[in-house]
Amino acid sequence: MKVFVIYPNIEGYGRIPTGLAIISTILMDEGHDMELFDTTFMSTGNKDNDVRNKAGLCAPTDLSHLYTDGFGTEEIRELLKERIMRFRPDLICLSIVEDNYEFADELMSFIKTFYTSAPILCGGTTPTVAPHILMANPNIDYIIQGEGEGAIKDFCEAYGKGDPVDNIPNLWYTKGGQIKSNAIRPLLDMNTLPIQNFDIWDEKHYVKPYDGVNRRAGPFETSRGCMLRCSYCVNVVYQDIFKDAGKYKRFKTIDSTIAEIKALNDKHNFDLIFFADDNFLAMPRERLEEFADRWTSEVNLPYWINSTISSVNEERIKVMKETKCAGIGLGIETGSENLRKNILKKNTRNVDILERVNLIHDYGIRTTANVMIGFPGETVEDIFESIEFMKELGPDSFDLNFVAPYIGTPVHQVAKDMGWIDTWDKPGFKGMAKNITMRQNSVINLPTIDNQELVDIFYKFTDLVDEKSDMKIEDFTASRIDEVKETKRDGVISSLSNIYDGYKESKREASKKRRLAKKNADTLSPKAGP
Ligand code: B12
Ligand code: SF4
Repeated sequence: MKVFVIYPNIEGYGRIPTGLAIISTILMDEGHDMELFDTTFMSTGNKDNDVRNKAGLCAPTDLSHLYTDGFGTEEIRELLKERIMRFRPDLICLSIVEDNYEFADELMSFIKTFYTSAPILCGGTTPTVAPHILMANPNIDYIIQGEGEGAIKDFCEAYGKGDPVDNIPNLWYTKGGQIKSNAIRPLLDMNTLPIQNFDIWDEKHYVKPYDGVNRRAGPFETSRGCMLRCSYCVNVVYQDIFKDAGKYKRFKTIDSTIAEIKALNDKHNFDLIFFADDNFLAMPRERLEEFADRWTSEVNLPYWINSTISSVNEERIKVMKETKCAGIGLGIETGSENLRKNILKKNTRNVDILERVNLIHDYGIRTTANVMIGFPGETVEDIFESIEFMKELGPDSFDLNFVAPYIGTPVHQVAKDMGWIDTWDKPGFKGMAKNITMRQNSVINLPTIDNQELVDIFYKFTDLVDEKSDMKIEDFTASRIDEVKETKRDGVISSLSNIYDGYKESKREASKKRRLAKKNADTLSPKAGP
C-alpha cells in the first residue's frame, strides 16, 4: 500500500517524534511504500525557541538557519498538494497533539478538496485521549487510539486487501453513520519494537541547543508510562484508558535499549542522547546496575533525561554521574506546596526538592527545573512563591510554561466546569479549549490573574529569580487574589477531588470485573484428571 504520513508540527520544535518514527518504521518494514511530509522546518520560525530566548530561559541560540524563510501556510499547502498528487497514496496518516490539531485540521480539510481516493487516519496523544470527539471531525475517517504499532500493521493489512477493519483493536471507525470503537489491545512488550529508522527524517531534527551549544542529539525511549497522577498530565488519563490493558509502566531491556542506540549512533553519529521517557530514573536497582555497566563500555555518550524528584536518590545519581548524564529535567512546577499538593496532585515537599537538587548539584550534574504558571486556583502570591523557591533552589536553567488545559485531564475538566476556558463547538473539537498552547500565552482565564499580567510575569520570571526586576506582588490586581483565596480555590480543590474519586471508582470497577472474569474462567476450565 502507498501510505503518506504527515507530521503537522507548527511549534517548530525539532527532534524526531519517537511514536511516529516507530509507526513509519513499521510501515516500511511491512513493505508499504511510505512517504513523509514533515512541516517542522517549513514554517517561518521556531516559535518554541523564540519564546525561550525572549524569556531568558536558555543561553541564547540562533536556530533561524534551520527554517525555510517565508515558507508559510500557503507554501505548505502547495507543496502538500504537489506531493500527494505525485505519490497518489492509498492511505493518509497524521500524528496529532492538541497544540497542532487545528493546523492538522486545516491540512486535512485542504486535502479533502483535491484528493478523496485515500481515507485519513489519525493517531497520537489527542486521538488517544479524545477519540469520541475527534471522530466527529468530517475530515477524519479512522482513529487509532493508544499504541499504534500493532493497529497500523493490522489496519494496512486488512484495508490493503479490501477486508473489513471492524475487528481491529484500538481502531475507531464509522459504520452506517455511527461512530464505532473496538477494544483496547494489551499494552505491548517494548522489546518487540523495531529499531527506529531515522533515514526519512530531516537531519535538522538532530540539532539540539543545549547549554548554549548546538549538539547533535538522538531520541530514544527505554520505558513507557508514569505511575504518578498529576492533574495536568496526559498520564493520568492514559492510566484510566489502559486500566484493562496490562502493566502500564513498562521497560525495554537494557540489551534492546543499547542495541538500538548503538545501531543508530553508528549511522548518525550523535554527541548527545535524549531519553523521551516520562520518568527515566524510576527503575529497579538491578536494571540501573546493568545500565551503568553497559552504557559506559558500549555507548559512553552524554545523555539527558527527565525525572520526578521522588525518583532521585544518591545511588541513582551516582550512577548518572558515572555514566556521563549531562542533565536532568525535573518536574518541580511550583514553589507553593499547597498548590502542588492540592491542585497539581503532586506530593513532594519543598524541603525534599531542595535536598535532592543539592544532591544532583553535588555530583556536578546539570539541572533544569520545569515550572508552570496559570493553574486553576493559582494566585500571584503562589507565583511569587515559585520565584522565591527557584532563588533558593538555584537550578542551572528553567523551563517555564503556561498551564495548558489539555482535553481529558483533570485541569481541563475543572477549568471548563468553572467557565474559565473558551471551548470549541465545531464537530471534531467539541469541548476542547480554543487556541491551546503551553508556550505562547495562558488559555485559562483565571479570576485571580489577568492573562496579560500572567504573560508579563512569564517574561520577567528569570529576571525576578535573578533579582534583576523590581516587579512586586502589589503591582497586580490584589483584590482578586482575596476573592480566590476564600472561594474559588476551594471550588477547584473539591472539583478535583471528585474527578480523582471517579478514577478510583473506575479502577475498582475494572479490578472487580477482572476478578469476576478470572473466577468464571476457573470455574469453566476442566480440572486436571487423576
Ligand atoms: C518526547 C516528547 C516530545 C518530543 C517529541 C514529540 C512527539 N510528538 O513525540 C518533542 C521535544 C519534539 C516534543 C515537542 C512537543 N511536545 Co511533547 N512530549 C514528549 C513526551 C514526553 C513523550 C512522547 C513520546 O515519545 N512517547 C512515546 C511514544 C512511543 O508514544 P506516542 O508519541 O504517544 O506515540 C504512540 C501513539 O500515540 C501512537 N501514535 C502516535 N502518532 C501516531 C500516528 C499514527 C498515524 C498512528 C497510527 C499512531 C500514532 O503510536 C505511537 C506508538 O505506540 C510526551 C509525554 C507522553 N508521555 O506522551 C510529551 C507530549 C506529547 N508533548 C506535548 C506537547 C504539548 C508538546 C509541544 C506542543 C511543546 C511545544 N510547545 O513545543 C511540542 C509539539 C511537537 C509535536 N508536534 O509533537 C504534550 C501533548 C499534550 C496533548 N494532550 O496533546 C505531551 C503529551 C506532554 C504533556 N504535556 O502531557 N515533545
Ligand atoms: S510525574 Fe511527570 S509524567 Fe508523571 S504524571 Fe506527573 S507530570 Fe506526568
